[in-house]
Amino acid sequence: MATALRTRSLLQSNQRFTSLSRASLRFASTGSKPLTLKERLAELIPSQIDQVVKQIRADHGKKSFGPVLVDQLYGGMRGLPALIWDGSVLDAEEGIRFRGKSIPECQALLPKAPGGSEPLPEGLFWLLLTGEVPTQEQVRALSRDWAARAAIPEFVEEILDRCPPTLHPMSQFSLAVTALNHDSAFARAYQEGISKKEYWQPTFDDAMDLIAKLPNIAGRIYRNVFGDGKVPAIDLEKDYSHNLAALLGFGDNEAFVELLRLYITIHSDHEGGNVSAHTGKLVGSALSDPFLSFGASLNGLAGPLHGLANQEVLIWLRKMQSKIGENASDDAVKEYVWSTLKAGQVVPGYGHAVLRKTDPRYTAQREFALKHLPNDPLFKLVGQVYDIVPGILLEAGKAKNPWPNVDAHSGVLLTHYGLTEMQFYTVLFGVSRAFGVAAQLIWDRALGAPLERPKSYSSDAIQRMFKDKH
Ligand code: FAM
Repeated sequence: MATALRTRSLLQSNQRFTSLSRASLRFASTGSKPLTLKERLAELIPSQIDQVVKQIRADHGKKSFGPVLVDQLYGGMRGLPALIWDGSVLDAEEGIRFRGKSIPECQALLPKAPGGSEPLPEGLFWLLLTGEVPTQEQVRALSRDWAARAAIPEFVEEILDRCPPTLHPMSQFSLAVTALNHDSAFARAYQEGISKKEYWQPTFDDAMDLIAKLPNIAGRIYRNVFGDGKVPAIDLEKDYSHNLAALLGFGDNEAFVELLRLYITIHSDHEGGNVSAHTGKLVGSALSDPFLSFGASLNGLAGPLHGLANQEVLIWLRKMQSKIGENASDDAVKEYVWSTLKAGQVVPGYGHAVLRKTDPRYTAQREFALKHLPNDPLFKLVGQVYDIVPGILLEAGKAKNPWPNVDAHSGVLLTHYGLTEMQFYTVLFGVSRAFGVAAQLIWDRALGAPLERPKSYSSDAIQRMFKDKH
């Protein structure tokens, strides 16, 4: 308890420092021409280093942040305080907040497309990086910038075109992203002897290129594996989600475009400790460029306990339907859920390493479905499963969190609009997760985050350490 209180007060003082330094800097940006994202960051970085990071380390650097339990060494480091990331924080009860803003607040505050009601992911990226809500004009500039950077090198197109369609889309995605390192501004600048103080600048350029090029990569994978291999051109006047939808063949469907805007926003970041975010940070700490770092993130996201769960949910629901039929009774659904558990498998889309309530990302998607597809039969099954699974997981008594996570809902929305190829779903999660990983990499290089190197112990050392101590 004392540790939790100490942690909370430290976090609050951190927030105070952060907002103070922001307030003092806002004056610098009141010129007539709105600042670009890079210009605004250049303003924010020095005070974040001097007034926040250096200050916290000077004031509290030698204080304990809580005990480390032996269980945590063996238990996947659950709850171990070990990382700093200001972009988003996950509360077990309340869910994710991006720079202090909940999902409904982001939906209300972030700029929308003309005629749209979902937040533009461009705005979310700005928020993640600066802690500020951008103007419509700044978001438009970001859409244009990304569209202008969207082309991928011909050799990356060839890599994708030569992949067998049987190679999982996530493996293709990771290959293509890793290959983008060929043109990394950071890798080049490092070879040319760039000063540490300047690391963030080419990292920013790479991060922008990375995000910008993902629609072309995702679109090419989708068209190669599931279509005729022909990828349309990016529209320089459209927003990011519209272009992604168009490259997948859904650009004319405004509801699908809106779904993608919401989807990318809510999947972008989930604090620093999840597998994809932490992998990106870890690999980046070796000064691997953003393409290499995010390629590694994607390989983690491709695991069934992480991002691949969105594919697994749809496969599981479809199998259930084929076994017990559509419009099945609650009893039949219950029996199917129990058969999954008895076979020693997890119920995909349920449970979470941190959350202890229904994931607000699930709720946001459910609200979208209630608005746009209330009578979809698969949505009804998802709702029926929501009524049944938590009770069963509680009764089974193992899962610490019986509630649904983000992946329990995303597939049904994509399927509704005709994107039925579930092996592709995690690629869309990956496109979204780039926003959070990229933002984190920029700040890590700006703050001079060091090489990550935690200590591992042998079981023998643990036994010796506690011998005769009970
Ligand atoms: N179905 C069946 N068993 C489950 C379960 C589920 N949905 N969730 C947890 N458990 C089991 C878990 O396998 C473990 O069993 P063992 O003791 O035999 O190893 C036990 O309950 C305790 O696990 P926990 O402490 O509650 O969860 P963890 O923190 O270890 O793991 C998850 C968290 C997400 C990996 C786990 O809940 C799970 O496997 N869920 C299904 C897969 C899934 O939906 N993953 C996506 C998570 C999502 F948010 C994301 O990252 N995209």
